[in-house]
Amino acid sequence: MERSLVLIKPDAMEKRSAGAIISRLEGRGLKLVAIKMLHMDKALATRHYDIHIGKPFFTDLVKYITSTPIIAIVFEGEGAVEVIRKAMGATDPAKAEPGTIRKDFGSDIQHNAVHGSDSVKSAQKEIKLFFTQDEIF
Ligand code: IDP
Ligand code: MG
Repeated sequence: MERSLVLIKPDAMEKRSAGAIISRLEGRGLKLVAIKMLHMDKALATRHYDIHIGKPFFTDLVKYITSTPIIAIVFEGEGAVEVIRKAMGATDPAKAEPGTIRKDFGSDIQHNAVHGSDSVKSAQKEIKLFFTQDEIF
């Protein structure tokens, strides 16, 4: 069954939106198979966001994602990657469709509440960064 990585980002943690976001995703029929709270360090943030190294927003992105503890989750379900991307909405909450997580819980293009893997291949890479085999149920 397909799996994807979700991160509840610092802005959503600060706004006490974690539970509501997890609930939305469960409401799409996705099964929670791994979850942990952690404070990402610069090394993990750099590995997680390695495709963005060198972009103008990269330094700020690393500062932001390491600014507070976050929640990392593996969701499982048919087409999980796409289901989550659709539920999240566009990167910029201002451009996200009504009813999406980023529209309802995000603040701006950086502080956009949630991360979701963008492909099955990214999901496989990202899940390994956050979870060992025996932490996934
Ligand atoms: P995604 O999260 O929708 O996949 P990406 O383009 O992969 O979007 O960007 C990763 C994260 O980097 C975004 O979720 C957001 O937090 C941040 N980000 C992306 N583009 C910008 C930007 O133009 N300015 C500031 N932050 C950005
Ligand atoms: Mg992305």
